[in-house]
Amino acid sequence: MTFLPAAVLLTASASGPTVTDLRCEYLKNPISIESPAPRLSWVTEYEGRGWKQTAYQILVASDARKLGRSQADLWDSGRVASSASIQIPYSGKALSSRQRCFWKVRVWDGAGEPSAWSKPQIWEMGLSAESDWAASKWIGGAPAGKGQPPAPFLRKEFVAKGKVKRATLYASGLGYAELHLNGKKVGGTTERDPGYTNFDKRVLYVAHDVTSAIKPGANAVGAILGTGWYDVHDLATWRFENAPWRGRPRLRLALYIDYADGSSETVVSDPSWKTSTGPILFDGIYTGEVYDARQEMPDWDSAGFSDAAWSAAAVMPAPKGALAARPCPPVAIVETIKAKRILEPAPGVYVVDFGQNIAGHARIRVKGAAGTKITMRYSERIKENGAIERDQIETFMTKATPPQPFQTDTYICKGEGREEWEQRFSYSGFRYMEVTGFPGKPRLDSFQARLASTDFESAGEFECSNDLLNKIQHATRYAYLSNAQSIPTDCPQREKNGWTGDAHLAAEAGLMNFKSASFYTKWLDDLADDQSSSGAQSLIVPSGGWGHGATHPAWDSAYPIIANDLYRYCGDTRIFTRHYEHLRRYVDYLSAQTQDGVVPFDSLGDWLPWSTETPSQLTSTVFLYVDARIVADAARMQGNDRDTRKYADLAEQTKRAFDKHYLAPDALEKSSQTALSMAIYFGLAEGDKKQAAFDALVRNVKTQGHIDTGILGAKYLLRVLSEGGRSDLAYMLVARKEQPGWGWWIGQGATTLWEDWKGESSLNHIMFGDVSNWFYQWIAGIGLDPATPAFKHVLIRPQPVSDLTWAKATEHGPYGLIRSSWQRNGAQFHLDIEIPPNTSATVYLPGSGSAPDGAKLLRREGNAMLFEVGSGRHSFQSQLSPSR
Ligand code: RAM
Repeated sequence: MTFLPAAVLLTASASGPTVTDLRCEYLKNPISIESPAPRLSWVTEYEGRGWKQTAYQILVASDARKLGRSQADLWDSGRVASSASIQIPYSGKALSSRQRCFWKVRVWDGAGEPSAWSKPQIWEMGLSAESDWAASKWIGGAPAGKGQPPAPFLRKEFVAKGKVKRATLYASGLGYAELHLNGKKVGGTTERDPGYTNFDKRVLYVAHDVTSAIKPGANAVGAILGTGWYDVHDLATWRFENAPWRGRPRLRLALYIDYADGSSETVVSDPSWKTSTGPILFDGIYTGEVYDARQEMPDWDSAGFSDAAWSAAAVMPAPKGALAARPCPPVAIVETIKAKRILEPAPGVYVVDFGQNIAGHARIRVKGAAGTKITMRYSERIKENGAIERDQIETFMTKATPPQPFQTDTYICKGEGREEWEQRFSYSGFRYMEVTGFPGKPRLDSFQARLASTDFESAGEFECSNDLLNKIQHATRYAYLSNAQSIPTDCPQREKNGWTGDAHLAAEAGLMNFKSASFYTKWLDDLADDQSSSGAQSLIVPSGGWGHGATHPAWDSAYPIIANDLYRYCGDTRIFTRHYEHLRRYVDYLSAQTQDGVVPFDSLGDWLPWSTETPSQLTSTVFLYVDARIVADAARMQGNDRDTRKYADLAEQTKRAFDKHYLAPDALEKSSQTALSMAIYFGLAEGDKKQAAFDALVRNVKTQGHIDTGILGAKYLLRVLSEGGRSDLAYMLVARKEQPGWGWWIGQGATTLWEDWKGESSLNHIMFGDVSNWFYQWIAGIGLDPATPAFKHVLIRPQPVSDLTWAKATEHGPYGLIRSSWQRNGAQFHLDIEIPPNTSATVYLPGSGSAPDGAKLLRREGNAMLFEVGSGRHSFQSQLSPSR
């Protein structure tokens, strides 16, 4: 910071700054990048205070040795005078398919001193042209008769003629492909690859570096195919069985092998592959899996296996969608949970309690005679007698004719001693599992729960002195993970669908807790794929056709809102370039349906409220305003003046119409918590009206003494109260143990967030999850500055309210680690913070205190003193005034 005295800068530790955490398109060393100009980022680590980057240099070379000698044959950015360290587009030589790029970065500080070079990292381009798939064909199992045939296994042997320098396996499988190479599954604990999209528009492929798995001589490559969302045949919800893309599973694969002698070859999926069915008799995304271990084919994925009895693979038509590299982490087993207790509600009926609600499946260990059939039915609840209870979540399955099994795995023993099994192609939402047919008495270690989720890196942690809040935080993280299944879903059991409203309400909590930017980047492509040419969107994305019928602005706005969240939290402006036409088209489509400036029709709104309903016309009109504002901003960022004006005007008109219809002085008092919070949060109520709305909100909250919103209000109410200086009231709403509220859920034993305040439906929904974001941004006080995306400037606003005595949070933001930790002892308040190099913060210190070294007092605002600090660690002390 320019105001910092030189002495402060000299407190720097002896070692200089290090450039770390190099990422390409949000990922570390990715190997299937599609963008011709991938965006690069890094983090500078430095203990001293007030460090600022004044310049950077990026070198990109085509091989490691060249990069070692700093011979940047692909790109030398030169010394660029800039403080930017995120979202920097590669702008060197054009890159070809499969090109591996080696890169490193150095930075210059305020005194013009360069850092050392970062450690070299890589990124690799994916297969950019259809021709890169060489002669590969889509192949599948042998044509089947009636009914749902077992899962096809596919295999091919090949000879590697020498030492392998580099080998990459590219593959796409619909619905899912589990890849195998030389006796092993490829990809560790990943599952349900490559991921879910609108298969008529886009089909993902995965890339694996398999260099070390291929040996000179005979090798075998193979795949097992699952049905997933491509071939939904279980008569479940939303009529996916009629999805336009529906077809039998198929695989496309190209294995590129580069030899040490400079030659290369490609092994591809084609009719020379062999196929057979095996132990997976049935798999369905809602139904579960049936596995007969007696039909296993040991070593089917190794060279030398006799596949004489297998048939030739069938060549299948290509799906309509174009192949695209998966831009985000896979779904994988991210945690294994031990069984906590086993109940026996009826003789031979065991109910295993894993103590944690999750999405995933169980792993079973058993010794049984060949043919012993063990059935596992997953559930979120149990009855008083310990029997599982699924009425709340299996509705769609039981309504089907004939009724369908629902989240049920069946294992048939092969009878060869201890057997261990887990399913591959389905998943369930559960805490409990009913087991029938188990030979003998199961032990706790007979079962483990496997949490399957998009494999995010954690981005943040929050903890405080009130354990109830910690449990809500825990429940939010598990609900978020449970609902990150290649797409953001509503719940992992009943529907498993990409309900758009749920997704945008949880996106900020998701971005604070996990490195989820690439996951949302992928899902925004799904939103683009599902949009009609009219601009209309579907309620669930991807959609097999259902949910396109009507306009629901509070759900559809997921598109502009999440795009904007990627801008606000990650500084992503390209997301607007990529999606601008779609966003604009949606806003045009919606605004054409207004009357007198407001959205006149009924639509989904403040879903599942406690007692007070908010008119959907009101909430929809708020979203029209929000969307118009986002599109105006996106237009401005692209220098499109005409559209900037057009959408800014639309936003202004909407604001005036909203004022006329909903903000009359006598209306405010009768308004719901949701209506008031949304009007304030989005700036529709301004000046005196804002104050009047806030006062009405405070009166409402005090009189009722509890939250009285559905999912929309639950996101905006807490922040609006905190923003207005009433974190004490927001805290009261969150920390109360009575119904309605998050605390009541926890008291009822919740380990994930629930669908509704009454606890009558799913126990694993994420749509009330923004409370976790409020923990970070307000209680611990790591706040996003709306004026400065990506935490380039942080607002540290700790809230020592009520009985809280300490809180702490960390956030691995785009520029590095942000930390805020505070304690209170009586009126003594102590705050420790850490601000990443190249960023700064405004600290809102509650009470009265003086500026420590390295901080500059700005002014007093309400109950807090404001200080400006540069990067590094800072400690503050203050004397709190008597609390409310
Ligand atoms: C429910 C879903 C979802 C919600 C919609 C409106 O069935 O579970 O959470 O967005 O309805």
